[in-house]
This record gives sequence, C-alpha cells and structure tokens, in this order.
Amino acid sequence: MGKVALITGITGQDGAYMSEYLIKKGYTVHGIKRRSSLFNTDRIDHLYQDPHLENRNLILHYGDMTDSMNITRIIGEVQPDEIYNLAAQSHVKVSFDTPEYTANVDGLGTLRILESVRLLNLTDKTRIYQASTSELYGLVQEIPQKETTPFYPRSPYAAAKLYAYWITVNYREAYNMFACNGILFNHESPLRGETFVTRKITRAVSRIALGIQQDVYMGNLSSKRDWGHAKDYIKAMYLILQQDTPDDYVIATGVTTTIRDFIEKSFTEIGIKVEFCGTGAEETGKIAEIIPDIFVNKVGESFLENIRKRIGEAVIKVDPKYFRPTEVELLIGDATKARTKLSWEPKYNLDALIEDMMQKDIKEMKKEAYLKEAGYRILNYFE
Ligand code: NAP
Ligand code: G4F
Repeated sequence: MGKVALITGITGQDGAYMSEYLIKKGYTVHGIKRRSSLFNTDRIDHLYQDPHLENRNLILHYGDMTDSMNITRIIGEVQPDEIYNLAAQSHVKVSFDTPEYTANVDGLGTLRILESVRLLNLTDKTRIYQASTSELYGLVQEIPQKETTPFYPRSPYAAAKLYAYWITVNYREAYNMFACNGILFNHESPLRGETFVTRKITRAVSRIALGIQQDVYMGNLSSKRDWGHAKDYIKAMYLILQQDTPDDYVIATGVTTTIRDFIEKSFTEIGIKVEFCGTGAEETGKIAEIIPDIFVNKVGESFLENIRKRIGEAVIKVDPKYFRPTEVELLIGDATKARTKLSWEPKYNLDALIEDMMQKDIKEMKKEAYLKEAGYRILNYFE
C-alpha cells in the first residue's frame, strides 16, 4: 500500500506541484478545496479523476481552514501519513486589507490541523509540514537569514505565520509530534498567482510584446527577493517529512535580486532592452532597443513591427497604491542546513526560472492577442 497524503491549499501553486509529485511517487493524495462559484481547479485539472472510479489517487474534499469541525472530520476520514498544510491567504499586501481573516486562516488554521491530529490520536502516525515563510524575517536582523536568525514580522500575514510557526514547534515539543516548519523563501513558476510580482511582470511583459497592453504600473521596484522555482521547493517540503527526526529548515537559493532587475531580465529574455530613469513614484522603464533575432525567435515576426515603433516609450510606471504600509526590503536565505541534512539542491537559477515563466506566458498571452485581433475586448486586470 502506498502512503496517503492530505494537502490543504491543493488548488494553489504549491499544492498543484506537490500533488503531481506525490502521485508520481505512488501516494494517494487527498486535497481540501474551498467551495467557490467557479470550479477553480485549473492547476490540478490534469490530475483530476472521475469520482465514480475505484482506486483513485486524487480525491478532493470540500473544506475551509476556518472550519474546525470540517478539518477534524476530513483528517479522521483520510487518516493521512503526511499532511502538507499549504492553505493560506498568502498575499502580503492583501493581508493589510483582511488582517483578521488572514490571522484566522494562516494562524489559527495551523492550530486546527495540529489539534485535530492530536485529538484523533494520530500523533504517532501523521507527519505535518507547515508552510512557514521568509516573511517571518521581515525587518531583517541578519544577512543572510538562516534558521537561527530572529524573526521581525512586517505584515498581518507575517504575524499570523509567526503564530503558526511557533504553535508547530510547540506541538512538536509538547506532544512529541512529527511537525516541521519549512521556512521557504519566495518561489515562483508559470503557476504562480497573477498578482504576485514575478507573474504580474512576466504576464505584462508578454502582453506588451504582443501589443495587447501598453504599460504596467508597479509598486516598490527596489525591494530584493531570493527567488527560486516552486518545482525545486516542493521537493524540499517532501524531504523535510522523510527525515528520522522532525526539524525546521530554511529553503532558499542564496541569491537576491531587485524587482527592477527581474523586470529587466524578463524583457531581455525576449529580446527587448529596457532602461530605467527617475526615482520613487516618478521612476519609469523605457524601451531602449530591440534585438530582432531574439524577439522573432521568442515572440514571433508578426509582432516585431509594432514593438519597434515603441522604442523610447515608457512601459513600466509606478503607482504608490502598490506600496505597502511596512515593506520587507531585503530577503536572502542561507539554506546550508537543507543542503547538508536533506541533500537538497535547487536545479533552477533565476535565469532558468524567468525563461520558464516567459515561455509559458508568451504562449498563454498569444491566445489573447488572437482574440483581440478578432475584435474581442481584452481586459487588463492587474492588482
Ligand atoms: P497560493 O497559490 O496562494 O495558494 C494558497 C492555497 O490556499 C489555495 O489553494 C487557496 O485556495 C487555499 N486557501 C486560501 N484560503 C483558504 C481557506 N480559508 N480554506 C482552505 N483553503 C484556503 O499559495 P502558494 O504560493 O501555493 O503557497 C503555499 C503556502 O506556502 C502558503 O501557505 C503560503 O503562505 C506559503 N509560502 C509561499 C511562498 C511562495 O513564495 N510561494 C513562500 C513561503 C511560504 P483558493 O484556490 O480557493 O484560493
Ligand atoms: O510577489 P510579492 O507580492 O511577494 P511577497 O510579498 O514577497 O510574498 C510572497 O513571498 C513570501 C515569501 O517570502 C510568501 F510567504 C508569501 O505568501 C508570498 O508568496 O512581492 C514581492 C515584492 C514586495 O517587496 C513588493 O512590495 O515585490 C514588490 N512589488 C513591487 N511592485 C510588488 C509590486 N508586489 C506585488 N504583488 N505587486 C506589485 O505591483
């Protein structure tokens, strides 16, 4: 018999990659999915199986992290060997608008999982992975950040995740549970939500190249993030639960880059050079040059004439509405412990990540370009 895993947040970026990864390893994967007015299963549709089939390896349950009875019932029914608690209101800026909800889902939600496992007498059977975050370091107290670096959260999201981190440690120490924190630095992919900065950029750059969109408004261009590929990071989550003893690990690449440089690299990937000038809310990024060979190869000849006409125009602008009340200016992780103890090594560097995201977004956005050409109204909804 293969192992049984329960994934909260299965419809999200990491949940989708994790499901695929565990199914390939022979697991039966159960996932908790919120009821919504649309299906919202796009990221896992390729794994979907008809509920009438016997011996399915992907089974979805309706549930919500704010509903204790529901969480307890599902865990009781599934009797999982491993729980990956990935569900969260995961957007830092949105957490300033919905602080109580974020605390409930991201903080108390974790307690609900831990306490359910304890009350169901599953502490010897069920291993728990808690999706902790580099946002815990916030106003960083040490560079680079590692497992022993003190936390200094800078948002309602990070404060909620701080509670989740410590309640996980507490249940491990108090009840001898196999409960672990993965302190993951930012990880991105073509499946990344459209309102996180990397995907907002790769979508906008693709749409600008294809002539669907004129420009994009961004927030703080100077903050720095340590970006890896989600595919590498879910392997680390898995490895954390396969160890002999439970522990907490930082997962990061050790390379940090500004938002501005991520934008520049995304344009360069498809043969467009941009130059930034000005500061603060007045900063802009202008198209400086087109490298025709690369552009034609990556985007297509039919879009070349339009982009050439735009040399000298500003395509990146700043709107202070995207600034955060308190910002995390710099994140850079030291994953020595994971590399040593888990033998974890990321395969993707930043250029390979950007190439993957740009390739998929150009392909995706071309569908919109053709619809626009056919007369359909194409909306820009970037938040
Ligand atoms: P994501 O794409 O935003 O996915 C979040 C998932 O949580 C979605 O499936 C979402 O469901 C679900 N969810 C939200 N509220 C819920 C609720 N009340 N009840 C049940 N499910 C709920 O996030 P991600 O990037 O995959 O990240 C996975 C986890 O890692 C999160 O906990 C995040 O905070 C943490 N993390 C992420 C990163 C990163 O860089 N990606 C880094 C460190 C830690 P819907 O589809 O219905 O919205
Ligand atoms: O992509 P972001 O929204 O991610 P952030 O805030 O770093 O949080 C992500 O990573 C955390 C791990 O460190 C996770 F725990 C969390 O769940 C989430 O996945 O913003 C990155 C940076 C910020 O400094 C932000 O101010 O980009 C800056 N930024 C600049 N312009 C922008 C924008 N962020 C967004 N979302 N949109 C902008 O227009």
